[in-house]
Amino acid sequence: MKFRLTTQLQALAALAAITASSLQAATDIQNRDEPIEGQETATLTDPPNVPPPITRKKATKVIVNLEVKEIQGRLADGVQYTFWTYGGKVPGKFIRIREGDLVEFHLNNHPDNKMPHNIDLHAVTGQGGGAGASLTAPGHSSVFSFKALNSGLYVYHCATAPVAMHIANGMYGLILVEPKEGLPAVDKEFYVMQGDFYTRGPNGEQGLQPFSMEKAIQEKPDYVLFNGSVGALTGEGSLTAKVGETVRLYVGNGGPNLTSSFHAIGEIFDQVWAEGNMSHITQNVQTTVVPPGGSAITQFRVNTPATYILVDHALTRAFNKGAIGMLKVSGNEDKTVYSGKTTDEVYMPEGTSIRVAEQSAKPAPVAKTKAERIERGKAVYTANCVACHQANGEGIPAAFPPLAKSDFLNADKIRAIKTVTGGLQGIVKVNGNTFNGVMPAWALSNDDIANVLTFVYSSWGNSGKVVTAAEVKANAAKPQAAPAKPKDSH
Ligand code: HEC
Ligand SMILES: [Cu+2]
Repeated sequence: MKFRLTTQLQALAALAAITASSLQAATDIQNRDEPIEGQETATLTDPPNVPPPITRKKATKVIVNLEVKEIQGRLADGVQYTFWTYGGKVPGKFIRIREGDLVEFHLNNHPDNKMPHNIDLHAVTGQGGGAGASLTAPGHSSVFSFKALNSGLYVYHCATAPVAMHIANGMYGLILVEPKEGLPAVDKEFYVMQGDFYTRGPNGEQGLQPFSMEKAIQEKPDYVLFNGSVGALTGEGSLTAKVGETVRLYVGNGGPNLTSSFHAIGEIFDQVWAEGNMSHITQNVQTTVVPPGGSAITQFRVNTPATYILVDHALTRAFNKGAIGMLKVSGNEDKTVYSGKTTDEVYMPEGTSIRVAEQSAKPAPVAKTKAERIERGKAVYTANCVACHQANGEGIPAAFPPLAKSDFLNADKIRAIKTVTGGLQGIVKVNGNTFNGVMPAWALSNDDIANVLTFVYSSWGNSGKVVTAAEVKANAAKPQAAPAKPKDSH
């Protein structure tokens, strides 16, 4: 009881500090007139990292060096894309300054690049946000300066015609203009930025995919992503924190077109600085809107261990187009906060049947070698299986069984085919652990199923068996007619 009271008091004190600080934001005139003392070069960071908080009490001259690089990189497994970047990654380098600072901005366009580029920073007061002054040919460097008149979290982006193309290729990032008094201290800060991508071929089509202006104009992206590629914030890229820590996410949306409904599955944002505005904090937010060219800061204390899933809650973007990230929180469970499953009883209303995961079979040339099967299978795995079994095949304890070193899988190839084609439910034991979930039946082509199983068998210490389309055809199970008990992912 005593413990709870102190934590409540601490929370109140923290909130009071936040609220008080949020009211002190300086005006544009005060910031314009604040004298400049000294000079420093800004530390810039690649996503998902954020430069350290500013402890300075004075406005200073800050030199920002940002280099534009056109690079070929991974958009998804087997899918390459030519990204245009500020600093080599999508989103571009995170820039952190203080209100009142005088920024001397150097935009360097690498000599190997093919296109002219510029930069429009929403933190700039002046023509084009800097765009006109910074138009730079390959092998050139432009310099302009501005005074940071307004605190806030601002998007920057390229504004060279065709603007939507430069943005769709990844030319955006965030600049944080901290209020004078700084932001409240937190344990973890991360940089997450959404963007929509338009490729000539459909989602998942392999190879180097050119940008599709037509799809961009129709606002029909093939990919919607956090931090520039499928899986940038999952698996090894997952964000991490420990129970009891306070996490702050600087969230931006480069667009060019889609508005994000930013949400963390299993977590509530204790505080949100909506629209990146420093003067007002909203509390207890489930989903915050982040428009293209806009931002939000979300902050929350993590109270119990879980994998919290970051999504655009327009969920086909998350589950079909890539807008998924993970925050893995480790530490001691707090059963008062969340009990986990306490009972599991059979629930069989009439008329339910096993869910068939819809997926139109897209004809692709048949894989000829085992290596080709594995490569194709990996793409099928990433598109369909990763959400539950995870990129490393380890699954999620008590929810999704591992495929890595799975005794269930390795014991019986025919049963594996039946599992994927027909679905699986009821109690199964994998590597000594019991699972009781629902594996959907997959309406994938025989080739895709053969390839994905060959990939799984060849990965993570499994037996290396090959599965052929003929074997899938001969052993496919009808989707089970028994009732499904789909789990809510929230
Ligand atoms: C929506 C979550 C989900 C997705 C997506 C999913 N599975 Fe599963 N899978 C499960 C669950 C849950 C089980 C265990 C079912 C049970 O408890 O009866 C399972 C079991 C399995 C098993 C047998 C158990 C084991 O660990 O060896 C295999 C093999 C398997 N899945 C393969 C796949 C493949 C291949 C894909 C992609 C085509 C896939 N799964 C996609 C949820 C999923
Ligand atoms: Cu550009």
